[in-house]
Amino acid sequence: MFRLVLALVVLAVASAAPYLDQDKPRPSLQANRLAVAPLRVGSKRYFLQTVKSNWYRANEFCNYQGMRLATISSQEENDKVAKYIRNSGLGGEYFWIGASDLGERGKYVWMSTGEPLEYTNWLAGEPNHLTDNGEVEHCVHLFDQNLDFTWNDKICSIYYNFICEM
Ligand SMILES: [Ca+2]
Repeated sequence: MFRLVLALVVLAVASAAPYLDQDKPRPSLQANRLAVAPLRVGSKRYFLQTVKSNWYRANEFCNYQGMRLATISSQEENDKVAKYIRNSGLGGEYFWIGASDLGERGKYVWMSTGEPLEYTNWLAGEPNHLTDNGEVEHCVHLFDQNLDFTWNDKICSIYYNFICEM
């Protein structure tokens, strides 16, 4: 009997699956994927998100939109993203990208691929794994401190803008 009930439940869930998206509440972040025109660099398209979120939620949000939190793999990409942010009038803001060492301290990877970072643009002295209110810095963001969008590790729970990529 239990098996029959289980089978019916599985069947019900499976048949409901195609409709889950329609029924699912929208993310509480305001979807603004197209609020700023995307930037194309090679095969990548970057989408600035001008809503602030912690790193985890930013990651979820990009995934929910069929994208991923941005990867930056070369100086050219970093330069173009920097110009893109400034041209959008957001030069003073901080932006999460999709790198962290949450899995293993000191081993920074792109969370969407698991690949270690090859190109980096750390600010001098970063990543420094500071502790803020009991939380250690593990997530990477861009900031415009020296007009060159260097990278810094920061506690993942803080709210910053972010960049998705597809
Ligand atoms: Ca830091």
